[in-house]
Amino acid sequence: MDRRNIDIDRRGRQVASGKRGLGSVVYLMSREQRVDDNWALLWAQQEAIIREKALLVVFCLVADYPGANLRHYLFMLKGLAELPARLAEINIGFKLLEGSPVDVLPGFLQRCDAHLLVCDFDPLRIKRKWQEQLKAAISVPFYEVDGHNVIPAWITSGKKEYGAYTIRPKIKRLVDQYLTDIPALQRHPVEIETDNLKIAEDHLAEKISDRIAGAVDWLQPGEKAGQEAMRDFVDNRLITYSAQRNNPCLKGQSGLSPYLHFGQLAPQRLAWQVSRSGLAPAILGDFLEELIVRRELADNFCLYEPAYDRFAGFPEWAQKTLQAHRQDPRDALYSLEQFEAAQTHEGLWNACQRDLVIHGKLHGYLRMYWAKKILEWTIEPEEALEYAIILNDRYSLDGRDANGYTGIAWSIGGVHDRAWRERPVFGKIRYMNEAGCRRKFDVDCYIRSVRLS
Ligand code: FAD
Ligand code: FO1
Repeated sequence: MDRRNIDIDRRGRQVASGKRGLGSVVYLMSREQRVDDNWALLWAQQEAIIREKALLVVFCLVADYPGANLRHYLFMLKGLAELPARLAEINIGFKLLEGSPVDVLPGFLQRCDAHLLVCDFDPLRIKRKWQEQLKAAISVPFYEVDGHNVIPAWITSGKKEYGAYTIRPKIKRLVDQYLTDIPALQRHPVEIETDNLKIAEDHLAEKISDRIAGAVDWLQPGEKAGQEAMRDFVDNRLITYSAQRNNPCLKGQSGLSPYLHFGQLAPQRLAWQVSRSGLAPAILGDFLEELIVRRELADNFCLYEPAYDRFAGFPEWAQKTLQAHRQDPRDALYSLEQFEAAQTHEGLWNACQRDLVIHGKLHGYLRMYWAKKILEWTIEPEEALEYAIILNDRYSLDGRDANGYTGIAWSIGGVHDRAWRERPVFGKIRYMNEAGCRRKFDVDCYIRSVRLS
């Protein structure tokens, strides 16, 4: 990498200027917790090679990350534990700091006289806030790189999109340029003086105070496991994706969202492998619509809608119709505790909730039904939104994610959807019920399968 690679360059942008120090280039890893196929790490390495600097990856462990509990930390820490040794093999340093980047990074950068700082792009509020506070607290040049979207979110669109129909043409225009293979990291040519300590995941996990949910046992965490799961899906199950993805009784979805959420698998690697699988365009199209269009639409929503997790973030027509139906009588009302304990009158809803609590992942089709029923059985839409977010973030391995906030806002608040026939409580928000699910798949078989697990 002796000259600039345009493909790497165009994934990043400068967020603050500053004075370059004499020490290493530092990459603050957060959303993209992997060595391979990581544009921010590639970007940092390119910069370090050009400036003849060492390269250091820093991860800040925040023990009280919003909505997260032991279930998520165990998955994340086991994935992170693979990184120090892998990075040491190619002469890249790794350091785990304990605390929020805002509290611990400025001093660290100063002590190592960092050359510059690179971080992952992330549209969520907490990350935008970290970035703003870091900008004010550090003196080195600061860059962000989008390793999550195939096309960097700010390039696809500079505004909040109305729906898939408005972002799809923008993505289509750019996707051939951006959906490329991803270069490999090089053995870093400048030596680094750190010893990439092993991550003591059990010891670190002891520091996590929210232990409401425990580890799941059906999914192996980490970059290696994520890549194996991707290969299994592309080689064996992609072919039946279109036909089976909406049936929760079959293993029709990829199951890859926990790896994508923690950045243990690169979305672009998955999209690239899928697009080169040789399968019929119609099959690829259905999967890539979800992986690229829907996922990047979710990042667009969270990036440009500051109220992405509040009633105020719903489109005007949806706020109006929900407002008009605020006083409608509800057939049933449940507290957060009753929802959490799966104590509603509907067997399918209770099975969904149990599935989520036990396995940490609910089928995509059922997530819509699950969230819409919370709207139907709470006193007001604000409460429904709050409960759905709390439960999704608490139990879903892939929760605390732009996809989750957007999926919930779609189900409860009509985001990216249109007005439907008006009915009580929902107003013009799209309705779903158990009878509709029964027309799509064998509901009793699903309920039985959850009971047996
Ligand atoms: P697959 O069908 O195999 O899709 C592959 C990938 O495409 C997914 O991993 C995901 O990255 C992307 N994708 C698929 N469907 C969507 C979608 N509708 N919107 C955006 N991206 C999509 N997704 C999360 O990642 N985290 C969440 O917390 C989350 N919460 C949701 C809550 C509700 C109420 C709803 C309606 C949807 C939610 N989704 C969430 C979106 C979607 O349901 C999941 O991404 C999907 O079910 C994950 O399973 P999979 O990887 O097997 O999906
Ligand atoms: N990111 C960090 O930089 N440090 C953490 O300690 C951390 C904990 C964490 C726990 C659960 C979870 O779902 C995400 C967590 N993240 C953490 C952030 C994560 O990597 C993602 O960037 C966002 O959640 C999705 O945008």
